[in-house]
Amino acid sequence: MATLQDGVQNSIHRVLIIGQAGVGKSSLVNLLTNTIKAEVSDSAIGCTFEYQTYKAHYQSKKFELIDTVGLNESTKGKVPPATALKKLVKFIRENKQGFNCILIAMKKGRIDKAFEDNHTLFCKSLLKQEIPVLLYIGHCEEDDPMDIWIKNPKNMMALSPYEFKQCICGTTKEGGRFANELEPLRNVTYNNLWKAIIDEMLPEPFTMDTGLNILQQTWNIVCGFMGFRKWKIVSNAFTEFLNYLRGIGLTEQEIQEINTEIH
Ligand SMILES: Nc1nc2c(ncn2[C@@H]2O[C@H](COP(=O)(O)OP(=O)(O)OP(=O)(O)O)[C@@H](O)[C@H]2O)c(=O)[nH]1
Ligand SMILES: [Mg+2]
Repeated sequence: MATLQDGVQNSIHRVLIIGQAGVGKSSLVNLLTNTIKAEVSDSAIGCTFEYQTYKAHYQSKKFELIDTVGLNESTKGKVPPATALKKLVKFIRENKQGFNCILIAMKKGRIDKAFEDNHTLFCKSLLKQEIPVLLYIGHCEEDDPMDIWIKNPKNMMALSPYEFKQCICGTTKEGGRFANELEPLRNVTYNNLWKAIIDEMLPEPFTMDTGLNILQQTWNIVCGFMGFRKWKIVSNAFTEFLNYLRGIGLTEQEIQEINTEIH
């Protein structure tokens, strides 16, 4: 288990938050930052790989929470391939400094294909399984105790291939008629999540490889998920890759943008 060591107390610890649309990622950011920084949405309008970075503090340590819009069923067919590719390149370039851990958010329920694809994309491909991954299972406010879902052997078995460092059931629900009942549950969720992050995160961020190989591998996963069949990258050579982009109709300006963003 990785622990924080002396000398890194002032560094910024980066937590990548991923998960499908509407599972409660932004609500989680608001809980962990004790504010209403992230916009909570009722509809899925995000574009794959968009992200927002929020600052947080816990036990005098500094954090950045990176709230993403991962692969979503709802954006299939709505995001043009060129836009998705550019966003992926931008995401890789702007997050070169890496991450200390990944927090996957999901709603209590079934593990589906999009969950699997997001895990493959971010944990296996971009971060090469070199980084601790935590699972947050939200919408558990009606379970008493809140961790009933994770203790169910069927769910435990479904999750076992992912090798999550910790699985935390909780809720971010607030206000309304049950505000008084919800507040202690939110506090438990807050404490359990921060404890898991502190206990499991790497002392230093794991930096992402920004080479063409990683882009190719990652992009091909996206193509599979989004159904961009003819956009799949088949070549390893960079000049061939650029020619290939021309071949499938990208403008010189778009290719130039991708070229400068990769390097
Ligand atoms: N009951 C319940 N509702 C929740 C919980 N967490 C979030 N919600 C609600 O679920 C909806 C979506 O929450 P968000 O935090 O915007 O989800 P998101 O994952 O950031 O969504 P996108 O940014 O669209 O991908 C909102 O209406 C939230 O109020 C929870 O633990 N319990
Ligand atoms: Mg959100």
